[in-house]
Amino acid sequence: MTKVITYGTFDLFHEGHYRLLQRAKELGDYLIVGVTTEGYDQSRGKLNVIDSLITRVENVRKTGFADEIIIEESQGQKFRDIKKFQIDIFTVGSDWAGQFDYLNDYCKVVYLERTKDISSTMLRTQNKHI
Ligand code: C2G
Repeated sequence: MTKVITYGTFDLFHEGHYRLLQRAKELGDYLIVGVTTEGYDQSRGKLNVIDSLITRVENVRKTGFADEIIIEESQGQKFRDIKKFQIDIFTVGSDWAGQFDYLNDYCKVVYLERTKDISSTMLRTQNKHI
């Protein structure tokens, strides 16, 4: 069984998030999705997240792509999760290309093409929530 993991904030859940999770699921048989805490997002400079953690988890759950949802609380957790859950593939959007290459020592790293013309930042700016 191929186990895949991905992470994100998933604020104001949109098509870009949906397509990322859909393709992540297609990479393997079992998908784990890590959803960030507000504290972790603040520590990495994401200060304007609108949806609560519970709402963001629920939106990921509703896609039906995640076999398991975990909470990401800190930098460094990815490495520990990959060992703990015996992950085969770590994946994330291409806006992060190159930044997680260090995880190649522990599993395969796949950057999926980011969906164009949609982002949480754009929706926050336009106040257009879907
Ligand atoms: N994404 C995408 N297309 C978009 C917007 C986002 O493919 N138009 C992808 C991102 O590349 C990421 C996932 O959707 O893989 C979640 O995006 P965010 O909620 O912005 O989360 P992010 O800050 O990228 O978290 O530990 C956190 C992760 O490293 C990434």
